[in-house]
Amino acid sequence: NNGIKKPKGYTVSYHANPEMEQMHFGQKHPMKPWRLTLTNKIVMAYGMHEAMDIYIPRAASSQELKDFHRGDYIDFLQRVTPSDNTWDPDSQTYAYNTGDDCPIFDGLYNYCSLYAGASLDAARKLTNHQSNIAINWSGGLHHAKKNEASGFCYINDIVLAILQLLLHHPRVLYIDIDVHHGDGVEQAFWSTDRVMTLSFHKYNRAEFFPGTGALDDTGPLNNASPGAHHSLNVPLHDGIEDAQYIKLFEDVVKPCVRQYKPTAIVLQCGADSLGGDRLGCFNVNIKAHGACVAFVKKFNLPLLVLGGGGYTPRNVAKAWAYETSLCIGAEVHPNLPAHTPFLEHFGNEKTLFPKLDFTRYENKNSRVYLESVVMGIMEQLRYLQG
Ligand code: TV7
Ligand code: CA
Ligand code: ZN
Repeated sequence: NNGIKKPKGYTVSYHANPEMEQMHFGQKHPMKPWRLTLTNKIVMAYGMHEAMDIYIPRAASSQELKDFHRGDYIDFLQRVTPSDNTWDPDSQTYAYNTGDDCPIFDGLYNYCSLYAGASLDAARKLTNHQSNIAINWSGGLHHAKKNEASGFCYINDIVLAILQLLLHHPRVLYIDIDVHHGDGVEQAFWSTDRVMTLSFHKYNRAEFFPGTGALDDTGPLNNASPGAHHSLNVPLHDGIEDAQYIKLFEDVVKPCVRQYKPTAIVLQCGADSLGGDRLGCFNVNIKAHGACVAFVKKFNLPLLVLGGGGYTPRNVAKAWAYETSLCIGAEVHPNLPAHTPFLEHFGNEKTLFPKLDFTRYENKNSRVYLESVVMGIMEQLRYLQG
């Protein structure tokens, strides 16, 4: 192999069930589970699997899914078939918000229970002290609600994993670098102080999904609620660049950890915040996206690393493979190993760090704007002291 060794002094586990990579949302749908195959091929081609504990987790049981989701919704997901996709407004597909964004496809329930099972398995490895960092690239589906699907997400594996962590941890910090707002996780823990949620995202209430996550949405307005000031949002405009993004991330995350003192961290690494993403609108390179993972790792707290969005599969796979290498603390050669399967899918640049396409979005984030966002976050954190 490439001389990649187990990290010294800590354990990284990798939770992946190849069964779900074959699933199809439909031909034109942007979510491609196949990006997970590409990710795993790069990880293995570098020999990173030698440095981690590899698990093929079982699917979550319906009972486990019902720890967050309402029973009738889970029963519906278990029962529906593609022929139930109907335009009849009385049908349950409307009630549970399945349709265009969240289609009902063959194997849907299996897909959902597999990614949720992987996040639960990863969380349990952390609470058992068998891992210090646990990775599930198939998880991170942050929009799913208690009783409805939303934004390509059906089951909220993040909420389930955090509930597992809360059995052993007094305070969990959730950080979300997907280009979309982590609304489902925020909503689930809105009124508790045992989870702090922090999402970085493109924000435009009228034009960008899901339209929530303004700087002043920080928890229940009633200061008597324990959740007050424990939901933090970093709303951004189009085109944010590497240096700005890294500085902003560090300037916000560091005081959150200092003030909140989490005992575990969950990091959603949605790769649609990369430049050139089919749905995203930022100008962030893979190294800068990875710098966020490396920064969070330095706190040396039990860390659950999850995937999320990411709609240009070759870039998603490179980013998540690189971030896996950061988790194990391995230096990998920037050129993809010549024996990487599907090498033809990785474009002309057979490197982990391709020049991403930044021509589509002009940077609309001024220094002054980003400073005001950091100030707004600091103002919220001041409430935590007393
Ligand atoms: C975590 N954007 C999920 C991000 C979820 C974004 C949306 C699409 C989309 C859906 C398609 C499709 C698409 C090219 C893009 C208001 C609508 C507009 C559906 C056509 N092509 C994550 C969800 C977002 C479905 N939804 O955070 C089938 O784009 O903006 C919307 C809602 C109504 C529904 N229509 C889109 O990254 C995993 N959807 C092609 C085929
Ligand atoms: Ca986000
Ligand atoms: Zn997203």
